[in-house]
Amino acid sequence: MILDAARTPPAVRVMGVVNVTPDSFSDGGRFFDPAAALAQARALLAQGADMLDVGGESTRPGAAPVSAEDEMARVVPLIQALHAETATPISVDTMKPQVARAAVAAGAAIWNDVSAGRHAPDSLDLAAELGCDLVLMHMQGEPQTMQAEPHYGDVVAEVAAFLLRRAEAALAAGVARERIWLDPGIGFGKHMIRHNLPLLAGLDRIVALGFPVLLGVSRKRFIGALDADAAPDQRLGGSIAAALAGVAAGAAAVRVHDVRETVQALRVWRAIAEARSGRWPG
Ligand code: PMM
Repeated sequence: MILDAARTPPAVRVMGVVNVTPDSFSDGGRFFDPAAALAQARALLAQGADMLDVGGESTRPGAAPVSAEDEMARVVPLIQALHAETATPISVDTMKPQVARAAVAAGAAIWNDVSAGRHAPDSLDLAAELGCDLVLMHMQGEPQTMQAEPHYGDVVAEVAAFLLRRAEAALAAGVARERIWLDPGIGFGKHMIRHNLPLLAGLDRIVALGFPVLLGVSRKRFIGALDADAAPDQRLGGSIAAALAGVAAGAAAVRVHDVRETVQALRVWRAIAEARSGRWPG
């Protein structure tokens, strides 16, 4: 329950998004220029990001596919530059094993794979070989067509079962248990209201699988759907509300564009929880 912070929630990590793409739905094109991307990454670090997620391919429905070479040219120099100046863990948002390999060689510590290791047959073996953290995200269908006609019986049960299967496959491939994160994939092959909201409401059932959960709700379309089609940069209030709901359900990390505001919201949330348990102020 959102405001039932009866015990102090564990510290939640904030992952700042750096999309080096011309066409991401939330910030498409703003940080496509390498210098702009580096400046944005530095700004998110200064705002308190605990991790940075660097992506070179938009997963927006209808987005143009990108070759592995182009994707590497977008993300690898940025990861190298960031790795040279910060100890903050860097994640690479890619489905392609070649890109993940090059990103980890450049200093990335996390492979954020929205295909949950299904895009290529050797993905999970590679994740085991690289020894990096691995985010396994749920998606129904493929990015190009996933929003055409998403269908579920019980969306929470189906997403949880999928994530458990993928975690088991990753373990069987040799990925260490403590390296695995799960992500329900809000907006990925889900009806804006009929699927995303029950999934957020039932997130505790995914947390109960026993792996840390990463949640990406920032600026997503379901927020606009609840607010007169508000544009992506007008969805901050809803992004924070949904992130806090996820944290209340036990999410370990949130993937966000607005780092400063999210860090502030989490700090206030935590301070209230500590005050309730008698530990703060004083
Ligand atoms: N959402 C987007 C891209 N990558 N990765 C994970 N693990 N979880 C998400 O929810 C997620 C993601 C799409 O959002 P963007 O275009 O703002 O990056």
